[in-house]
Amino acid sequence: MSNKTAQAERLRQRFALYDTNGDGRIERGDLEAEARRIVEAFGEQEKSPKAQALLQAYPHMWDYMVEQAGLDAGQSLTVEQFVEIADAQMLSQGAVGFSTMLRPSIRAMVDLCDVDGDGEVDQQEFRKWLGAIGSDIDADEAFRQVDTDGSGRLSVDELVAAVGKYHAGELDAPLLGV
Ligand SMILES: [Ca+2]
Ligand SMILES: [Ca+2]
Ligand SMILES: [Ca+2]
Repeated sequence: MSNKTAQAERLRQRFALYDTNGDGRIERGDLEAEARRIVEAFGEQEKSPKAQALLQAYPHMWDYMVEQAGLDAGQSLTVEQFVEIADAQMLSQGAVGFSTMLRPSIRAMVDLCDVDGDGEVDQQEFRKWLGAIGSDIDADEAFRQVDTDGSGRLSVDELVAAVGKYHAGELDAPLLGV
């Protein structure tokens, strides 16, 4: 599979997960529902600050994407539109714009699974993360790939970089919905 095809395929997979109301289109409400599902999977109360951070960060990714694409926030997208917009943004915005968009969601996810409160994600906490997003990938292998400095803990920077690598087809572990 070419890099480009791999990227599109990944986006389609994520799209299928994102379309929480199953109407074949993705809209802001789908991201809100996905964030609620993750918060619930972590066993977190919806009103807690940690839960609220994720509940706000997820739809924010949507707002950022549609705004960059010059669309209205109330609009829903087809798979093709979603893939096209995400691709275009990764290409035109490069790593910086993409990271800026992802960081609040990554930060919120780190806080939700950070049991020992050191601001980073250890191997056990990472399993919690993958469980909450419903991923069945090899957690230990993915952990090694994301932990680029080999410190035994995943920093926010390493996790943000990992999502970028996932889209570039350099990493097999989906960590977020986009
Ligand atoms: Ca939908
Ligand atoms: Ca930790
Ligand atoms: Ca590390």
